[in-house]
Amino acid sequence: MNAISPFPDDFLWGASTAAYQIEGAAEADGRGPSIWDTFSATPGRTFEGHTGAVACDHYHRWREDFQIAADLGLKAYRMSVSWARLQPRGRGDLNPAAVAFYREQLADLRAKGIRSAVTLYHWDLPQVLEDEGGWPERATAEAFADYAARTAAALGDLVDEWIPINEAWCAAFLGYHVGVHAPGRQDRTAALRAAHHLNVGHGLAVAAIRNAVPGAKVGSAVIMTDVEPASDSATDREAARLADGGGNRLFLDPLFKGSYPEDMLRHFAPTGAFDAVRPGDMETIAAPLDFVGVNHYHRFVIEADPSDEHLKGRALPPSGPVTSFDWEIRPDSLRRVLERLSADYTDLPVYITESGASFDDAVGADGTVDDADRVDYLDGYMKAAGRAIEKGVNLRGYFVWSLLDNFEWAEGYAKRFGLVRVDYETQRRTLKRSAEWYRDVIATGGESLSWN
Ligand code: IFM
Repeated sequence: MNAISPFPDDFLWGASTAAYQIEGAAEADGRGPSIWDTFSATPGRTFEGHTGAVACDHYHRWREDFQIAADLGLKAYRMSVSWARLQPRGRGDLNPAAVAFYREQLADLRAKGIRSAVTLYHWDLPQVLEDEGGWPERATAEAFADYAARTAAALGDLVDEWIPINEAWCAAFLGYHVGVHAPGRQDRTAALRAAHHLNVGHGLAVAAIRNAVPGAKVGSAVIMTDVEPASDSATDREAARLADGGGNRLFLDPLFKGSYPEDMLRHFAPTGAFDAVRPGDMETIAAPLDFVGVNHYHRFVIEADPSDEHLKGRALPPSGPVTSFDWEIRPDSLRRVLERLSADYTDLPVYITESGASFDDAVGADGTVDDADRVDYLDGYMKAAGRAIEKGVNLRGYFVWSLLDNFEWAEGYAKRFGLVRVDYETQRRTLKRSAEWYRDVIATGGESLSWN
């Protein structure tokens, strides 16, 4: 413990990335197509038709990127491995070139003294599996378990923390209901079935990893939203309860309570989607974990909207300061979700596996990027994380999203979240002021945050 800062000395100050958002090299060394290659190549799906085909060219420039991570003093780095690179056809033997690539990366992190947290699925489903029905089908969860088993066996000696699936809510609902993410389907029942199979896939992968790597540390990366009713009226409170159910409890309850919330089962009963639940599934999903990872970006203030088919509500536009995504800046929401996680679900060690913000960074005449708004954002959110520790939350790490500017899914390269600027024309990396500021936060164990 430091003099002012509530963060413990062994706190994992980290940063996160994901394979499709940074690697590029979409056709290199036998990689197969993923749903994001297909989706982003389809006209009208992403901002100005941007794709991850080149992205940050991290596949070829990762040594430079990891040197930056080391220079910042990162204690941990969260990355994902690409299923479509490791299993180009979605099943079967791993691609040796992909195994060699990730082994080299992981060994380099270890040599630099940076812990690795590896996500197995950060949304890049091999296209061949989507062609067979994708996550709404149980076969995809089974294929995921096979991929997890093989990948854990191939990389397990070099990985410190495993995270099977990133933000199952986004993969299920943005991908299969709203349709703004790959594979771009708009079918609510399919999305609910996908949610269940992503949950099952998580549980199967936990078992597969533990089987392949005795002693492996396995956790999650659940997106947690702070939900509040717009008023004290019964209808707004009911709408907020449903929004919390569909966004948070549908994923947290099965993980930590071994069941779907009763109100969600009732609400979604007309869809028949939960007929997909088979005997034993809930035990599989609730496999004990070593830590819980939380990704946090939003508070939603929910007003009842009877015309909304899905959850009978709508989120009001934020009234206060926002990021360039129009996402509300409200650090206290991070404290609230962390305390709620502790109160309602688990006392496992918690990592904030993603927290960060997009801003329209301006590049100065001298090439520098003075991203004061990102510094303020992170300062506020890190202090909120500190307050959660003071309230007794077992918080052990904070991974900033993201180390680098990168391919922000449907928004392409228009939204920048990085501590490090990427010039996509030249692939030049420039440390933003937030990166230098974070280096001091890490070096002082959080004492350099603006506590007063
Ligand atoms: O870029 C994404 C990331 O892939 C998943 N969590 C949210 C980030 C910002 O939108």
